[in-house]
Amino acid sequence: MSPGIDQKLGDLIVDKAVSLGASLAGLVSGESVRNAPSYQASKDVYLSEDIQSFIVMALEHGEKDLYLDWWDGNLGTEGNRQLIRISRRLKKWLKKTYGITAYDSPYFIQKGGVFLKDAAVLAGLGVIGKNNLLITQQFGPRVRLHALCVNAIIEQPTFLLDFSPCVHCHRPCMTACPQNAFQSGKYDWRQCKLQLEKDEKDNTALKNTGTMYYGSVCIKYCRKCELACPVGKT
Ligand code: B12
Repeated sequence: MSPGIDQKLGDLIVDKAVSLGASLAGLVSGESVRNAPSYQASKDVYLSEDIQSFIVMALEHGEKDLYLDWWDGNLGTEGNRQLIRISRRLKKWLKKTYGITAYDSPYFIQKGGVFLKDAAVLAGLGVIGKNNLLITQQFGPRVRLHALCVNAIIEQPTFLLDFSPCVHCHRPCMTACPQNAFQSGKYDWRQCKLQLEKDEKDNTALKNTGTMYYGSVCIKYCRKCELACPVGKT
């Protein structure tokens, strides 16, 4: 039988993830995620019943560290590499200390990945904002997410944050979009994708040295709806 994760162990896992470099972390059961809006709305994607729980991690991608989100070819982004490194250490620690097996959830849904925003909301990391992104209290939407699948049942119930950041906001996220993706009042991913495709065409070679990958590609995908959000700005 799989081991269980009680509240105390859940808190220890969150603390460990943060000590390894995650900005925020939380846990959620596979069942809660399967019942969340994105799986309920998707006809052709399923989340394996074998996945009992997720550890969801967020890494701050603030305005001072824009390079974290620059796409440098097959090697992805520096922010994602940092999340993978944190995950690798957390997996080792879980196995060694508690005998719990964890593995990375793929990024793309079609490859078996989880809807990360749903998982993050249910893990208590934030709420879905009018810009269609996960909004955290600490960093606004300026985070990137990664999840570990865990073969252990979480005993603590799912909780949702009592946080409504968009209610009294004049919504600069909506006017910031260069493609008017919020014209109807709701996010239109087709319009958004037009901008991301434009960004791909405009990619510049990354000439920086130092901590970044010295590659031939550097795509700076649009983040205007995130960067315009006032939540979490000091
Ligand atoms: C496919 C994809 C895209 C597509 C399409 C997105 C879409 N909405 O359809 C494109 C390429 C256009 C895109 C654009 C962007 N993306 Co994108 N994308 C993804 C990916 C791979 C899957 C998302 C998906 O298919 N969602 C399904 C669609 C139908 O749902 P949705 O629009 O997200 O809306 C659902 C939720 O809002 C949810 N929901 C609503 N209310 C509630 C309430 C509760 C309680 C719950 C539980 C859920 C919930 O239900 C909705 C319907 O299913 C994820 C990574 C992942 N594995 O999750 C990243 C991801 C969502 N993207 C991300 C980002 C940052 C972006 C961009 C800013 C581009 C960029 N610079 O990276 C833009 C932002 C656009 C925007 N304002 O939403 C981040 C979001 C971080 C955050 N703070 O939320 C993610 C998580 C990747 C990451 N590295 O962390 N993306």
